[in-house]
Amino acid sequence: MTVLASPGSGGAFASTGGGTLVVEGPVNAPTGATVSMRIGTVVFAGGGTCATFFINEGTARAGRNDGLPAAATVTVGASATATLDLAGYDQTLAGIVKGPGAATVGSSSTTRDATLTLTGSSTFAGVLANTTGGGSRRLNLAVEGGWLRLTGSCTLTGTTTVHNGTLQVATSRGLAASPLRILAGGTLTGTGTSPLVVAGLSVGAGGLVDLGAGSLSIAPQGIGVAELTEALRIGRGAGDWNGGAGITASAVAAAVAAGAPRALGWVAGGDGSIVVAAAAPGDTNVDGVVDVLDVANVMASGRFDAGSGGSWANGDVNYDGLIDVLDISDMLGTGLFDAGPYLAASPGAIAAVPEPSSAAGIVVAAVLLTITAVRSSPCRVPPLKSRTAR
Ligand SMILES: [Ca+2]
Ligand SMILES: [Ca+2]
Repeated sequence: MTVLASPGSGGAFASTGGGTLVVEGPVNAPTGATVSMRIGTVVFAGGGTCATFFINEGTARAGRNDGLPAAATVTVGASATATLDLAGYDQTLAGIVKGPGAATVGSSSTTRDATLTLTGSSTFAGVLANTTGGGSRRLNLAVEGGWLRLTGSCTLTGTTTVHNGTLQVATSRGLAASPLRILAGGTLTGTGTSPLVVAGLSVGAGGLVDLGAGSLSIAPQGIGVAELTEALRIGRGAGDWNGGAGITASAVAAAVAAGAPRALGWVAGGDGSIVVAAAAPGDTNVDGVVDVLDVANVMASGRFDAGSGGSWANGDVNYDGLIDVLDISDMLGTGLFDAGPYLAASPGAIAAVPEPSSAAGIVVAAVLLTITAVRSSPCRVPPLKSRTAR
C-alpha cells in the first residue's frame, strides 16, 4: 500500500466501529507524504517505508517486529490523546515526537518485553511507559544513532541502552526508573543544572556521561564502587576532566581550564545510593567546604601510603586507588582549606581561589605528614624528599 499524499480532511487509517483494523502489508510513502492514523485501534504488521508517521488519536499497535515503518519519525498525539503500543514487539524508528495531545509509548503484552530502538534525532515530551492496555511486561529503550532528548517524565523500568548516539534527559527524574547502559560511542548528558536521578548506571568502554553543570544520583545497588571510580578515573583524563569517556562534567572541565581546582567527587548515602557532584579536591564528603572534617576523613582511614584502598571519601582525589603525596598536593593546591563554601551560587560558575600557600594549608600538610610518619612503618615510608619527588 502506497500513500502518495498527506491526508487533508480524512485520508487516514482509522477504525471507527469499535473493532481493530489490521494492516498486514507494508505501508510506503514517498518523501513529503505523511502516513496518518486516527481514531480507534489500528495494527500495523507489514512494515514499509515512510519518513513521517502521525498517530493523530487512538492506538497504533505493532503486529510484528518493526510492524511500523522503521525509518519513520512517529508523532504520537498529533491531534488528541494517542498511544503507540508495541505489543511485545521490537520496533525501530528514526524518532518519536509528542504532538499537542497526550502521548504514550508502551506495550500491551503480557508475555514479552518490548524494545524501542531510535536511530535518528528527536525530542519526545510524552511518556515512555512499560505498559499500556493491560500489559504487564517491560519496555526497553535503545538509542542507536543521532540523539534523543527526553523532556517528559518516563516511567519505563526496562534497560535504556545508548550506543553510537546521545541521550539527553532534560528533567531531573525524566528517566528515573530505568537502568542506563552507556556503550561505545554513546553519550548520556544530564539535565543541565539539576541532579540526574537514575536507577542504575553502567558505563562501558568508550561510553561517556557528561553531567554538564548538574550532578548524578544513582539508586542503591545501581552501580558498583569499582565501576564508578573507574569511570570517574577515565572521565578525569589527565586532570582536565576532559577524558572523552567515562563520567565527567563539562562545567568541571571548564572550571579546571579556567584555573579553578575542581573535580567530580562522590559520596555514598546510608541506603547505598550514590551522589556524584562537582567538588574541590579534598572535599571528601562533598559538602561544599574543605575543612577539618575532610582532614579527619583522610587521617581516620589509615590508608595514606597503604598501597591500596583509596577512595574519594578518604582522599584519593585523582582516582588512582592510592592515597599519597600526589593527592595531598592536589588538596593543598586548592588553597580552600577553611576558606568557606567554594561553590559559587550559580551552578558552574567559578569561585575565587585563594593563594594556595595559605598558612592553613601548610598547617594541614604538616599535620598530615606528621601523622603519616608516626603511623607508617619505617620500611614502608621512604624519606620525605624522595616521596615528594615522585
Ligand atoms: Ca567537606
Ligand atoms: Ca590518589
